[in-house]
Amino acid sequence: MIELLEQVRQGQIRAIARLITRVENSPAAAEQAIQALYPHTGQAHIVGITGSPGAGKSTVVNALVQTLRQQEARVGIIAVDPSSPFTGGALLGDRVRMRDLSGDPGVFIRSMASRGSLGGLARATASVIKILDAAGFDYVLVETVGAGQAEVDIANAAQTTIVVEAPGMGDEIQSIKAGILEIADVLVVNKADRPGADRAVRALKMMLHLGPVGGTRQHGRLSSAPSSENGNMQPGWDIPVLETVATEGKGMSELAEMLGRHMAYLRESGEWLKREKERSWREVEMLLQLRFMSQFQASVPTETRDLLLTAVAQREVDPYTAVNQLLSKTESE
Ligand SMILES: Nc1nc2c(ncn2[C@@H]2O[C@H](COP(=O)(O)OP(=O)(O)OP(=O)(O)O)[C@@H](O)[C@H]2O)c(=O)[nH]1
Ligand SMILES: [Mg+2]
Repeated sequence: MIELLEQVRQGQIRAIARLITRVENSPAAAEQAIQALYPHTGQAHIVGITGSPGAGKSTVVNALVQTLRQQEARVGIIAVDPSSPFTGGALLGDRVRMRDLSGDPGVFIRSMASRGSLGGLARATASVIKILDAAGFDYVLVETVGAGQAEVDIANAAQTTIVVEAPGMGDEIQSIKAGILEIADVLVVNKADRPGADRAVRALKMMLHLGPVGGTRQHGRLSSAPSSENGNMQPGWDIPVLETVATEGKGMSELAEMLGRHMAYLRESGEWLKREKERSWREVEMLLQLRFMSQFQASVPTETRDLLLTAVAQREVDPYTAVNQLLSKTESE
């Protein structure tokens, strides 16, 4: 393990892939790896890319990586439960210089399938982000389909969250419903070559202007972080709405520049530390829950649980009393 961790620190792609597999398969390996690597993290810019299915998230990531590579940045990519695979840049038109991402030593791509519990996926993703950070990648891009709490958890691991939308009837309204806008630092209307892009931009800008009153722009609202203060969590940052045509690489240098501006904003405003503290709390909370549940499951026999749940179902025991009984069993171990 120690040698493997050293190779990871040197940015060796094969070692990184091997460590990630070990960490995914074993919570104990994850603990050991993260304990060793954590002091070397905090250097990468963690960027979440989320949005409606099919909006072009993967294509945006592919195109953005090309731009970042031209700036000599090393980029790690994590695709959480992807329905459309990364193409290694093959989608890009001739206008952008072709570069095979998968053969580029400055790029690492990893897909994570959502198997097991949601908490398990969030934990695994958090670990992979740290491994790539410690391996010296300048950017770690995390693509998720913005649908459920797991995606929000994963997006919360990012310092900058890009929400990708595409023109189309009702998309904007839908994304509000899904709570996606609440986590956006940068909004992208992709497929700007399609009709209705301007309208989508206008609609999104209007929603942003409704602001905290309407319940949007509350970064971290879904979190249970101790410091949730007022609604507008980003004073001094106006969420930009950018238009892109990812298939042609259009708008990518603007998007890359916006990432830099957002990071500068986070650093100068003190928001960086604030978010890191919130993120740290969420992570510790998540680990506590996972640890507690596994200890609990290990110490209370399944039959005991079944008996008690039957009693609750039959109204012989109320749920509160059931919890008290279960806890007293755990403690008396
Ligand atoms: N016209 C047009 N099509 C695009 C653009 N960007 C992506 N597409 C197409 O949209 C489709 C979906 O793109 P993806 O990048 O797979 O979208 P996604 O959001 O990652 O999709 P999921 O991961 O399945 O949710 C593909 O056929 C892309 O070629 C664009 O800028 N213009
Ligand atoms: Mg995708």
